[in-house]
Amino acid sequence: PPPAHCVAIDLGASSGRVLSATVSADALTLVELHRYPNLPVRVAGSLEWDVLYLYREALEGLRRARQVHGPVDSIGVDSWAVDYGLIAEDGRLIGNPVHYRDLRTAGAADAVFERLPRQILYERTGIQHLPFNTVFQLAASLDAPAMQIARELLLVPDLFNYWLTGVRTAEYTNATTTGLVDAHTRTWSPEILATLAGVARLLPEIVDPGTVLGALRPEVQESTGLDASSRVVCVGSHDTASAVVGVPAEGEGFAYISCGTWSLVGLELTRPVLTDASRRANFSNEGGVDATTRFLRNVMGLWLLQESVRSWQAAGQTVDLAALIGSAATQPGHRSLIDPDDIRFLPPGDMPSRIREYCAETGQPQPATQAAVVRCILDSLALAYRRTVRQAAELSGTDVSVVHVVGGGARNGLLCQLAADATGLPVLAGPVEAAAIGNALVQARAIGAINGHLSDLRRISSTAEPVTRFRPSGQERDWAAAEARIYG
Ligand code: ADP
Ligand code: LRH
Repeated sequence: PPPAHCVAIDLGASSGRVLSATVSADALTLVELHRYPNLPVRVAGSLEWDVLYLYREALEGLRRARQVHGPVDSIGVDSWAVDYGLIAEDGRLIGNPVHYRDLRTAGAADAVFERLPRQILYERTGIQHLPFNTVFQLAASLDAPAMQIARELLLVPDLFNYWLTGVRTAEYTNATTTGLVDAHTRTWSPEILATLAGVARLLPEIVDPGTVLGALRPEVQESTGLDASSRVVCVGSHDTASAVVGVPAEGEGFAYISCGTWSLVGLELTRPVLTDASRRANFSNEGGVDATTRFLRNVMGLWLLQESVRSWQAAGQTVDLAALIGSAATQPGHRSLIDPDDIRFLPPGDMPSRIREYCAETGQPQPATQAAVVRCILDSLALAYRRTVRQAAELSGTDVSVVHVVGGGARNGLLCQLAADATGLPVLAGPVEAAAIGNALVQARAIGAINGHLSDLRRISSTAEPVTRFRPSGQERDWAAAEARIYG
C-alpha cells in the first residue's frame, strides 16, 4: 500500500501538539503542524483544564494538515490520563474537566478504602495508588450537582473523539488509569463501581486501541476542510501507552522512561504483576496496546523543573533552559537530593522553596541558585529512575539491559547522562515525540497501511529520528550511597 498520512493529536500536560506522520512499512516521517501551551486555569476555587481551547487548537492543527497533505487518511487522539468530562442528556459537556492536581481529592482515597480495602483494590486493578486516580476523583464528587445531571463520563481523548465523530467510547489503555478496570477481565469492575453510587451508568463501553471510530462530523469537516474520507481511529489514547508503542527498542529487555511532565518508568510485560510486593512498591499495571501490560511507576518528573521555571519567571527572573541545564552540569553532584515523589511536590506552587524546605528538614545544604536547584532536581530524578528500573526488573523477574528515554526529557542531555550513570545502563534518548509516533503507528495499522506486532511498529518508529546514546560512566558506589541516603 502507498504511505498513509496519519495525524496525531497529542495532548500533554504542558502542551498540546498536532503532528502528521507519513507511514509506510519501512519508514515514518513526522512533521509538526501545530503546538500550543496547555495552561490550566484556577477558577472559583478549582483548578480546571481549558478544554475548549485545547480542542479549538486541535482543529487548527487539522486545518493545517489539510493544507499540507490534502485529505489525510486518519486521525488519532491521545492525552494525559485520569481526567474526564461529564456529558449531559443533550450531548453537551457539563463544565470543564477538573485538573488531577486540584485538591478536591484530599481524603477521598480513605473513603474508598473504607468500603474496599486498598489491598483488594490493587489485586483487582493493579493500579498504583495516586491520590488523583479517577476512582478517587469520583469519590470526591459523588454529590456534585454536575454528577446529578450527567449521563456519560468521557476521559479527555474519548471526549475529543466524541467531539470529532459523535461516537462515545472508553478506550482501553486510558480506561485502565481510572482505577475502575479489572485487570483480569479487562472491563469495568462491578465490585469497585459498587462503592461509587451512580457512576456505573455513566461509563461507555470499553474498546481496544485500533478500533476505527468513523468519519468526522460534518461541522468538523466544514471547519477543517477535511472530508469524510479521513477516519478517526481509537489509538492507545493514554499518552504514555502511545509513547511506549513509539519506543524504538530492538528486541526485549528494555526499560523505558516516558519523560515529560511526568516520568513514567517501567517495562512492557505480557501479564500484570499483582503481588503484594508490587503494591507496596506502588507499581502500576496499566493497559498497553495489543493487550500488553505497562508495568511502571509515576516519578514526579520534569514538573519539578517546569514549576521552578514558572516561579522564577513570576518573580521577574529570566530563565534560559538550555543555559540553565548547562550550568547545572557544572554544579557538584549529589550535594542536595530529594525524593521527587514526596507528596508536597504534587500541587502547583513554589518548587524551589519546597525543595529548600525538604533539604532543611533532611539536614542537607539548601540549593540557593537556579543552577543548584536544577542540579538537585535532575540528580534526584536520576536517582528515582535507578531505584524504579531496578525495582521493576526485580518485581517482574525481568533482565534489563538498556533504558530508552522518550518525550521532551530526551532533549535534556544532562538528565540522560545522569540516568545512565544512576542506572548503570546505556541510555538511548529519543524520539522526543514518541507519543505522537505511537499514536500514528496504531492508526496506520488500523487502516491497513502497515501490519505486524509491536516489534514491527518499533522498527518503523526507529526510522523517525536518530537516537542519542549515553554510556554509564561507572559511578556505582556514589549512586548506591545516594540511594541509601534518600531511600534508607
Ligand atoms: P508533556 O507531554 O507532559 O507536555 P513533553 O514530553 O512535551 O511533556 O516534555 C516537556 C519537557 O521537556 C519540558 O518541561 C522540558 O523540561 C523538556 N524539554 C523540552 N525541550 C527541551 C530542550 N530543548 N532542552 C531541555 N529540555 C527540554
Ligand atoms: C503523563 C500522564 C501519566 C499519568 C498522568 C496523569 O502525561 O498521562 O501517565 O499518570 O499523566
